[in-house]
Parts: sequence; C-alpha cells; structure tokens
Amino acid sequence: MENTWRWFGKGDKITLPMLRQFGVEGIVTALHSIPNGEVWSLKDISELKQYIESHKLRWSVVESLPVSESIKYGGEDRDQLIENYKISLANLGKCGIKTICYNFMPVIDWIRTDLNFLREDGTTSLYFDRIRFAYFDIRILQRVGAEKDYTDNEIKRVEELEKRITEEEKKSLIDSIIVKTQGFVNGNINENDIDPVSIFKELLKKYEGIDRNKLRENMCYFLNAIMPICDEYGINMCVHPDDPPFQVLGLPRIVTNEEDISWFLNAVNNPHNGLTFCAGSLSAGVHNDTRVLAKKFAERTHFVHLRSTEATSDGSFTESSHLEGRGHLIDLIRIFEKQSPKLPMRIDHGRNMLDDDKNNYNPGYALIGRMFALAQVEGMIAVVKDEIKNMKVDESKVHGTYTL
Ligand code: DNO
Repeated sequence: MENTWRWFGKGDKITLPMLRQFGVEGIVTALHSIPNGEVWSLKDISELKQYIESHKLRWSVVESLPVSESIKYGGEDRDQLIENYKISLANLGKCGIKTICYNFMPVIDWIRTDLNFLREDGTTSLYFDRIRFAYFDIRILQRVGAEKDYTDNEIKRVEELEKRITEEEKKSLIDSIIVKTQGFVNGNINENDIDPVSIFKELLKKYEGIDRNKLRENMCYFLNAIMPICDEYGINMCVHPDDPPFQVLGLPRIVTNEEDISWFLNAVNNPHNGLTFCAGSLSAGVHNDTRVLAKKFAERTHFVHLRSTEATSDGSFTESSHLEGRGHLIDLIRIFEKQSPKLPMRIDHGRNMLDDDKNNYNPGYALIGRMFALAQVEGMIAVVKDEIKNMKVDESKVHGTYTL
C-alpha cells in the first residue's frame, strides 16, 4: 500500500520535510480554506500540488471535497452546488489528482464524546460514551422525541448523570461532539461560533422528513450527476463510512454496514463509485466484521484508513492500539496488499503520547501517536509483503475462522 499521511496544509505544525523523515510517500489533504460548496480553482489546486511536489511528495488523495448539506437534504440550490462540485472535480482531474474521499453524513461528521480519554498506560485516546451522547441529545439539544431512541436503562443512566454532571463537563461535551471534531473537517460549526448548539439545531431542522430512503435517493442523484466527470478524468470517488456506523440524533445514516455498502455500490454500479475503507469507523459497530467487509469490497476500495477500536455491547467505544481491537488490521493488510499493492493507506488517528499534548493538534491527529502507529503498521505491511513474495499467504489466515 502507498504510505500516505493526512496533512492539513501549509499551516499544519507537522510539515512536509518532517513527513519525509519517516517515510511518508503520499499526502492526503484538501483546500481547507475554501468554504464548503465553492469551486476549487485550477490555480489553487496546482499551487498546492506544486508545493507538495517541491518536497518530493505527491498529492495522492483529497480528503475531503465536502458535499454541501443542501446536496444531502435535497435543497433548492443543490443543482448549482453539484455543478460547482463537478467543476472542482474536473479541475482536480486536470491536475492528475484522482482519488477523492467524501462523506454523506447529514449535519455531523465523526462523533466522539471525549477527546482525552485516559488509558491505563498514561496515553489518551478518543472515546464515544453512549450515555454521555444520550445526555447531549436528550438534555442539551432537547431534541423532540429523543427518548424514543434509548432504552429505559439508558434513560435512567442519563438521569443519574444529570445529578452529577458539572457545567464545565457539559461545555466540554458540546465542544467534543459538535465543535472540536467538526470545524476542521466540514466547517458547519467553528471554534469561534458563540452558540454552537443553536447553529446545530438549525442544521438538524433541515433534515425533517428526510429518512434513509430519501437520503439514499439524494446520494444516488449526486453520484449519477458526477460520474460522467469521473469517467472522463479517471477519478475514483470513495465515500467514508459513517462514524460511528449507526443512526444518531434522529438523522439517517446510510453507510453503516454490509447491506448499506452493497446498496450504494450497486445503485451506481460504476468502478469510479467506491469506498474509503475506514477500519476504525466500521469496527465501532458491533454488527460489522472488518475482515468480511474488506474481502467483499476490496475491489471497489480506493483508499484505506487504518485504525482500530474496542466496542462494548452498550454502544460505547474507544480507539484502541493499532495492533489490537476489532479493526483486525493485519488481516486487512493481507487482503488489500493482495488486491492492489498501490492502494493509498493512511494511518487514522493515533493516541496522544509523550509531547503530543503540548501542541494542540486537531483531535486524533497528533504527531507522535500517529508516527508510532505508522511504525506498527509498517511492520505489519512488511511481514505481509514478505508473505506474498514467498507466496506463503495462507488463505485461512486471511479469512480467519468465519465463513463469508
Ligand atoms: C475523521 C475523519 C473524517 C473524514 C471525513 C471524510 O477523523 O476520518 O472526518 O475525513 O468524514 O469526508
């Protein structure tokens, strides 16, 4: 696999010369300063591309070319926004950048309730606590009908939490769920917004009446509209799975499991319509086995995020070490290395360790933790390459003990 790294542009404290020191080959980035929905010009794309290449690296993947909310809920201006998207895609294609990651999650991208969950070894990782999330939904957002989405026991635990949660903890919960994790990925809510909860509630309103079927229909509409451009320039679109891969806040989520993935790949059955295989997002749902999904969808996977999680049956999960957990990264590497050895792969998230806390990195994107995870993953890749070279890949190792 191609060793890529998510880099947040020229303002990123982790610079391109630093990345070269530890073997990064490809860059995953976006034109982060361009507001969502506006065209990415040829000039801006080629300037950034040249900058990356001047450091002897290549711009391998765009993550993300964001899909505006109005395209997702089918607003009046969606055709105009899709036209803009097509121009941006064509401009990327003309510059030779052909792998585009995006997501189709309404309103909120990835969700965590705690960005500094202390682990027993002193490092911290990202955490999703089902009860704190329910608290945010029922007590903070006060979403109408929210209680229906939780069990009696969960609601009881939310009530218990209400008795002891501090104002500071509430603020930090809001910050983790809708501010710090969102600003740098989709721009719906930013750090300096004074009342993020109200902005969020307004966004939720846009999805009243949009159920799974309607969202699927809107995704198809979008994909059908852009496929001709993808065909013309050889662009591979790869949707990021919903993180976490289950329904939240009354919003439909449609990239959560095997059936969902099969559905959108078949609905627009073009090889350019593909998947970002995010092992972390998928493994956070106890209904998913990443090995089964990788085996089944390897052919339509254009980009891989390597990360692992530990999920509990109550719907909470934490990000585990890249060597452990439900991600089963070694098996995934076996599958993807065999399928397409040049597939771009990036380390996804890392723990915060050693000096990481001093640098105020974007959550999940610290230097030392990610570099450490990359070293572990490089070790796994080296072993798998050796297995393949010696044709020692034992199918039983790839498949594990389950049947497809
Ligand atoms: C979080 C990321 C996501 C991802 C987008 C892709 O760490 O994996 O924000 O970049 O969903 O569109």
